[in-house]
Amino acid sequence: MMKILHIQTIAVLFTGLILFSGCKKEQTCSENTQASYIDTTGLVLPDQRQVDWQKMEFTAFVHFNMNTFTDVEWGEGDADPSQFNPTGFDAEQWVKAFKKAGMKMVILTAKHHDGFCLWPSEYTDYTIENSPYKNGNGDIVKEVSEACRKHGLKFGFYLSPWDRHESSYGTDRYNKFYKNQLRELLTNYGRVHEVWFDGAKGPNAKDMEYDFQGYWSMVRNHQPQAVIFSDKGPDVRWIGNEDGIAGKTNWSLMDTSKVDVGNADRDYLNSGDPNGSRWVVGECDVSISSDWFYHTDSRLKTVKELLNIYEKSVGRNGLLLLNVPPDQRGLLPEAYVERLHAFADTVDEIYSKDLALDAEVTPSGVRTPERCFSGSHLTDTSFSTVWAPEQGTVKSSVELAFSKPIAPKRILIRENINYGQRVKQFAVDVRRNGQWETVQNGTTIGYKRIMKLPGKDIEGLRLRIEDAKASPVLSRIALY
Ligand code: IPT
Repeated sequence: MMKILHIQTIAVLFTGLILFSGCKKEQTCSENTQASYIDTTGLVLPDQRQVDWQKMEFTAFVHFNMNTFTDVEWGEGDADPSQFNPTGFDAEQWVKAFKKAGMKMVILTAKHHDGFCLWPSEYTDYTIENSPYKNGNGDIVKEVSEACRKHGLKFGFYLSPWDRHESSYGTDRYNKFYKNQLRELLTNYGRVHEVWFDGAKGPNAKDMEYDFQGYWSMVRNHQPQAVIFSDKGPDVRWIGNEDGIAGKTNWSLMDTSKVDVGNADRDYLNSGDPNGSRWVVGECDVSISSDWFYHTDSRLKTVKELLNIYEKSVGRNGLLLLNVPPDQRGLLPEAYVERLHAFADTVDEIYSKDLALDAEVTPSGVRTPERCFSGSHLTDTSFSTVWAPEQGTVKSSVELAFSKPIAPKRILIRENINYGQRVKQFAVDVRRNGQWETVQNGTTIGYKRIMKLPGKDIEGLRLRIEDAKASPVLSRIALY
């Protein structure tokens, strides 16, 4: 009797399981199926390496080199190597502090404009090999890249094209010299995830025609997953200022033929180009202090200033590259680390509790099949699931209703950029005491857009897409 009951129970459970998983299947939509219903004709799409890169959001820049010891921002290339002597250098102290702040990569100034190399390059004597650091046996590029690997951060390097020490600078021989150095860095230090080609050059610098095409193809050959930064990409572009602030309008598109590295139209870089023919994401570089290198009299930015930068870089479809410079010991100063962590904690605190998760989501329309494009995907926290209105529809809206009033101070909106950047104009309305009121208007969204809200009790919120390059494909609406 007992046995029969058991068998029956098992049978019932089993049938239930099959029905349940069958039901589950109905609800899900594979990325391939999703993609088959989304038309990307005529749109520029990102490479996977660019999407992966942008998802890091927050990365560390480290300006540490001869200038740290000579107390200048731009060295002239004549400082004696004996001056480079960090007595307490510890790459792990840097990397652990960055990791704790949620930063995903470290970019090190392997060589700045003065030409001094933090690794023992075979092609010049102006290196760490002739410094007192570890009696000339040190290699800071190696130590930093290894610390990154050990703690799970990505590694990238900055190799200044402008070199005020190297005598071949200004002749074509310099291109060969530069490529030799580049090859050393690309082949001796494991995986590299970003290479930074700074366009900076002093007004009295010698004329020099850099072979950027040659440099970039060398990066592609040796480190195909690495993104390449310069004023015009090819993968990521300068945002046009060193304040870490992207344009209110920020397209990840540009026409690279309009940009001359080092002499770019900064407004163009700041906002990108809706008609650009290439996908080149904006990178927002800024220092935690008033300078790139450490100086005792630098001013440290406040948490409020840093939060503002975060919301205008990551929150405007950019990536934040925040510089935190080590001091003459070769350590990140304690006060800098404290400030960095206070800032990171503030961001975590604000953005950890999404008030929209339980909202009832009602879109103006939903593309078929609904399981792939339901409005509820906007609040499921996944990057890949999307809401899209009916095929071909641009003007559309989504309404969120809350079971009890909430008072959000910020809205976060996201497009699924795998399908390109589409939205050109949108508005945010809130409902208070039954009345709708527009509280924000915007142009671009992209990977992530953050905007301020009044922070007063509301019963509902509506996002209206007013114009787009193609029918919108959104992945998230969050409220904080
Ligand atoms: C500026 C360069 O001109 C630009 O090409 C880019 O590399 C940028 O730096 C990175 O921050 S120079 C700076 C003194 C504005």
